[in-house]
Amino acid sequence: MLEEEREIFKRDGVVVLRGLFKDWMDVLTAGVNANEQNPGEWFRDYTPGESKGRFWADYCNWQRIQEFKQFIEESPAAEIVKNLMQAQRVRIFHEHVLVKAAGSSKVTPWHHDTPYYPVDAKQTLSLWIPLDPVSRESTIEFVAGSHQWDALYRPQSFTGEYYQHNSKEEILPDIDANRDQYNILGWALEPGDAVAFDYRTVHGAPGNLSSTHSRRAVSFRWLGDDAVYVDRGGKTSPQYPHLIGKLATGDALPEDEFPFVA
Ligand SMILES: O=C(O)CCC(=O)C(=O)O
Repeated sequence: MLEEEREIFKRDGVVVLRGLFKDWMDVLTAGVNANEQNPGEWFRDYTPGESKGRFWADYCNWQRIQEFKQFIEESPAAEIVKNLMQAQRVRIFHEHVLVKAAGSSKVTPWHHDTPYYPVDAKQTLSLWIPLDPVSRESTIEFVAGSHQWDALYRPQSFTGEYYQHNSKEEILPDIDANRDQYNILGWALEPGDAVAFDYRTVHGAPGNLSSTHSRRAVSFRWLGDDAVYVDRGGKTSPQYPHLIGKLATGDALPEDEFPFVA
């Protein structure tokens, strides 16, 4: 099962999975509603003061939002991820909710995730799961094969400022100005579908061009056998202030916070 998807994931750093999470849409929808009603410490509104086209995000709430916990522990996601990454074991890193209301013009800039995170591993995978139909024009996009580029690109917040890292990260090439030079992949998606991608794969998303419905998505982020803590020399996203000074680059991740689930 999933042999073809596994090969595509390895080759392109991203693969679309059709219909595997249909039975989990009600649970995830309840989770996103609970998250919106009860935001966490890291909740961000990227469009403050705008009455239309809101874009909000939150993350690292799965231990307190029962529906997200249930998805992580009971859905087929962890086994699917294990299969795609060809890992012996799979652990949860965190979940990330990203909601663009109808007509939101807020673009998610091109980036890749590894340099945002205070962790690294050979086996990394985010499952981006939309809760609404997403057209090709409004969907998340990926640069195929970019997981194999030998570079770390400087993190940039979704509002555009670069992080002040001490490392030698480069600025990401201008993908939009040179779209024809890249193999850009993206799919129209239905609730129940997901896109699996490596943390190193360059991705971004346009605004939500739908005038009728939101583009709600949850990215569940997983790690494989060899994950370790990494001091990035500056701010990360998510931030884990309680781990700073306690862990050094190369240390194993605490299992109570990032448990193995498969
Ligand atoms: O949903 C989006 O707009 C972007 C998602 C993203 O960057 C991610 O899941 O890593």
